[in-house]
Amino acid sequence: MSTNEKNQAPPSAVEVVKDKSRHLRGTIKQSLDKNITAALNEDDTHLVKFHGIYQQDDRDCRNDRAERKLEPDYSFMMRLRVPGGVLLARQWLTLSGVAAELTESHTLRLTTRQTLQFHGIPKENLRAISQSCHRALLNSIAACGDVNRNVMCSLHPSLSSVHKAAHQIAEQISTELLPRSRAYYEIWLDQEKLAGSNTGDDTPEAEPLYGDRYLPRKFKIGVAVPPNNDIDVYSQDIGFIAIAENGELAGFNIIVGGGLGMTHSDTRTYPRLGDVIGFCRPQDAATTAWHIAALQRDYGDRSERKQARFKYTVARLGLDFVKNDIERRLGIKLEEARPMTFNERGDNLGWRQGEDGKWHLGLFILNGRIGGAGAANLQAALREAAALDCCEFLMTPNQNLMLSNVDNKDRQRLQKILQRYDIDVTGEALSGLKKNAMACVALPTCPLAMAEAERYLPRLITLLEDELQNRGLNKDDIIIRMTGCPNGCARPYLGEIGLVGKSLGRYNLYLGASFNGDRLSSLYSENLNEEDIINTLKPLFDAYTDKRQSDEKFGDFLVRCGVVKAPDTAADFHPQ
Ligand code: SRM
Ligand code: SF4
Repeated sequence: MSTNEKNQAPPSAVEVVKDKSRHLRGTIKQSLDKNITAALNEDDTHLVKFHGIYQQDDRDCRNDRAERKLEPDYSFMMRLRVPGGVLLARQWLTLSGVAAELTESHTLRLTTRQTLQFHGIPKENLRAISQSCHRALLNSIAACGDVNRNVMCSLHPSLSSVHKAAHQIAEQISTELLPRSRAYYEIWLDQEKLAGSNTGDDTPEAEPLYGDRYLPRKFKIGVAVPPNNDIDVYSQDIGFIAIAENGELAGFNIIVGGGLGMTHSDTRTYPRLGDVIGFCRPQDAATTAWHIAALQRDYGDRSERKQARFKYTVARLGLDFVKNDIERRLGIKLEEARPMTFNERGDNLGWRQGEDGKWHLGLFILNGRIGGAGAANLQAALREAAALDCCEFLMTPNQNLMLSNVDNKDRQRLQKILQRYDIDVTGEALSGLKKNAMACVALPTCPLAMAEAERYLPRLITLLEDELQNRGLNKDDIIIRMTGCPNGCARPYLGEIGLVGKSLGRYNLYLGASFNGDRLSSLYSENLNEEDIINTLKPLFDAYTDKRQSDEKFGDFLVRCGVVKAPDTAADFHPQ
């Protein structure tokens, strides 16, 4: 089907909601004031996402409540926008206080895109939380919805001048691609309509990039600084890879069309790695991102949301068309991409010193969850650490945390606080598997979860650690990722071991991604329960122990030995 034919098909229901929303206002205010239900009007549930908010319900008690003829136990999740994941200590204190006092989960949840979420927010607390965040110079605008989401950037700004420059560009991209609608300020902060933002009638302000219907689908951008591909740059709709020359940022290789979500049994959906289309100078990066997003606005599929991600637009239009169209919009030719190499992907745990002599402490956070029954100590320790006001809090792309920019004189007192709460400050006791693990939220809050992830992966890891220990592999870095459904929120198809929920207690097993994130895994076996997973992996661990070449990574080994092949068509992700 041609581009134009696609756009002539009837728009999806969400397109209609966006179009008539007066730039994301809809009836959200009325929904918030409705006391007879804890939920929002149906159309508003789509619109609040653009404000960083999702309506959810507690799935653990959904059936029980239905039997008792009660409405689901609704609450809200709010995700902040924090480009590159950098928070000040006093912002951390605010967020920690918000989680404790205004949410029912009492937790903070670090995400796989370097920001954090509050779960379990009663409807009546949404405004108070937005206002607390606003006072701390934070907000949740465009953290979700069909717009550019939180821009990722390789940790961490103080490591080198190239990292610092890359972070500045990530922030610039984030700012320039923000929606211009004032809806957020009116609804959540009770601000008046600004003079000039509105003509006095109901005409909304201009949205130069997004127009009335915003993008066809969510849009994601990340900036990576080699040699660490911690942000999984090839999985982004647009990836920028920093190229350093003489210790300074010379520009970026540009990647387009990555994305990981798919649907079980729908072979028209598949994970895709982005393609390199050229190189741009630092001063052109934000404009380039803007024009690529505009291309997706103009050509993306607005009738079928499952085909609406930019990766499908790129696949449909072809790379030559996409590159030419970007150059036409930019009015310049992109330069040839520069050589570069990635050789690592994870987070550095323990203390590390930056170029400027400051210290940075990487802390392992189990699946990004801070607080609640499992991690109350951690929450208290981090609050005390933040009160010292001697570090920044950096959220990593792997759901961990780094306390950053610590002066030598403050190291000991910071460390003492953490140790008093039994927080591991070295990461040395962790197995290579646990250190490199990620799980998405899944049950009980995610409406799309088919199986557990965050609540189950720790148990599975413990069982697998026994197997690895027996084979002397306990310290080997092996990347394992689990999601409760095939949408890919913990980027499982880029795990050397990827487990993707099929139904309660059952997972599809994907194997063979590269350690540096430039090759996806393929489906190896489907519908496995816990015993099956362990029994399937055991012989592969045996073979790896016996036949690996020196320093060969698990995913590379499986592909070299033909256990799985590197995927090259959509069929490789689906059962045959
Ligand atoms: Fe995601 C939907 C959680 C990163 C692909 N994702 C969801 C929702 C909002 C469910 C929903 O639509 O109602 C989940 C909320 C669960 C909850 O209770 O909190 C959810 N996604 C997450 C987070 C919190 C997972 C985590 O454990 O950290 C991550 C938040 C990132 C952020 O801060 O913005 C998260 N999601 C990702 C990633 C990874 C990434 O971006 O690097 C992906 C794969 C990359 C990609 O986008 O291709 C991802 N999430 C999806 C998809 C599939 C989109 C698609 O292309 O089909 C959905 C479903 C959808 O959009 O319809 C989804
Ligand atoms: Fe929910 Fe699926 Fe994303 Fe996990 S991968 S958070 S189950 S949408």
